[in-house]
Amino acid sequence: MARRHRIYEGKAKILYEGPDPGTVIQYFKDDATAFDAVKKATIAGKGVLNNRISAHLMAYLEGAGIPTHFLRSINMREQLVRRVEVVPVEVVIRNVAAGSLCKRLGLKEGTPLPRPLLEYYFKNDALHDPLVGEDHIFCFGWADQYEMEDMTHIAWRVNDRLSGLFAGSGLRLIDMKMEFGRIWGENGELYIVLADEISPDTCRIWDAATGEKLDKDRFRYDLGDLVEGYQKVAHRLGLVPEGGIIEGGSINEQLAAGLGVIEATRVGRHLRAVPKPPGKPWKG
Ligand code: AIR
Ligand code: ASP
Repeated sequence: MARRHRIYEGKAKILYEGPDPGTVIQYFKDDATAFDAVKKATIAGKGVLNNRISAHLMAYLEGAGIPTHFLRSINMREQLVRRVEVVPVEVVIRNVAAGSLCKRLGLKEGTPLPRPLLEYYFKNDALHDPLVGEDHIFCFGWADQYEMEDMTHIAWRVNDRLSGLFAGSGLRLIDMKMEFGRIWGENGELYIVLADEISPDTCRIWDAATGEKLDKDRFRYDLGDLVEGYQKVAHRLGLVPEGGIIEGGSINEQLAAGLGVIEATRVGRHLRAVPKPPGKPWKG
């Protein structure tokens, strides 16, 4: 393979320079981390499953007119995405109480929320991604009012769409984390797109009938084999055969390689420029 320039290595992914300007290759590693990488493991097949699931969900959202960074899958571990400047704000939407919300407010896990709840976190590992309010975001300039409007609007739509898609597949979307990126157009106009990944690493997903946890909480709290949960999600979404593509800790390469290429068909047609804020210097 030709030498590629590595742009960045994170906990679960590596980013390489893409074939065209403005593109990046996202490589999904088999590494799992939790609690800010205090807990770590390498789990065969996790990268393949997350690449597959995320490509499917991003393409699905694109199809619904929601702007994402996703362009197409390349192979079982890689996908081509647009190059973005990451907004250092994570948006979490919760439908059911779980995780840090239960800890913070003393709620019982599994309690349906009166309505979906949207939260912001400052994306900063050293600070353990603290919960912040909108005014922190404006005060410290992590994003402006127009960007936040776009991010929030997209986040609600994503939660709506994915809750529906999952419900139709016997799955329950408990909560999810979204990241966003900035893209500058030819005339210096700014677009906000959904970025990073959407997978059982970034969502809590329960079996709708049994309540079985099928997401990264399996790894965080030693609830069972992680890949087994991820395979169930992929199977329910119609992406892999019933038995999955990982057997006894190793990938069935032939099955995995045979999975079709996922492509975003509507990419680029529906980006919406964020208007230039009055009196603010424009970045182009
Ligand atoms: N999340 C937040 N930071 C990293 C991730 N993956 C996701 C979790 C969960 C949701 O955001 O996977 O789906 C809320 O997490 P928490 O820990 O705040 O309850
Ligand atoms: N992704 C974060 C970490 O690696 C937090 C988590 O998912 O628990 O620590």
